[in-house]
Amino acid sequence: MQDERCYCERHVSELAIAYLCLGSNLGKREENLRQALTLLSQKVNLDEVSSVYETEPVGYKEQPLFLNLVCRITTNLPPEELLHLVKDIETRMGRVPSGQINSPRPIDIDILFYNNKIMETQNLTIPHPRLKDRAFVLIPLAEIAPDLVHPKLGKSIAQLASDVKGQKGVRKWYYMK
Ligand code: PH2
Ligand code: MG
Ligand code: MG
Repeated sequence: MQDERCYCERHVSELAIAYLCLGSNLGKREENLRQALTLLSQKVNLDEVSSVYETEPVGYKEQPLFLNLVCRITTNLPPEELLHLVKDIETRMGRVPSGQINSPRPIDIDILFYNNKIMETQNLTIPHPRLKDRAFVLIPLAEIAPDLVHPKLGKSIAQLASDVKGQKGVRKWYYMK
């Protein structure tokens, strides 16, 4: 009995909460977001999804508007394996490495947070290093996780979202269920 309970607690404690940002500005953007959510939900628990926002591209101006959303997942995949999963979904959905940073893409899936983890490797930085400057991330995120505190900045998402520049470039598109 004792052993069994210990096993369960250890097992449960391996589940991590992570937040992802999805973006599409090439092809059928809405379908791309839906397909990516479907593929994700086959491998992780998809717990909450924000509204969809139409957003002005940040970085390169001369490219189509994005649709963006964020979601909360629970998973027992460690961060590197979660990264592998999202890259695999991007590739399966036809994303080709363009050699150009911030070029149009059918789907981009970025890991924003993974528990309260702070990490930096060659392939992966958590929390996402640019999320604090990105209204297209913070505004949808404030919808599903306003009280989440950024582990490095010590500020809530609600606060970061109200301070961020470029809010006008982020417009609610519709609620996807
Ligand atoms: N992603 C980028 C660069 N710029 N702009 C918007 N609006 N939405 C994005 O998802 C986005 C971007 C790099 O991944
Ligand atoms: Mg990105
Ligand atoms: Mg990316």
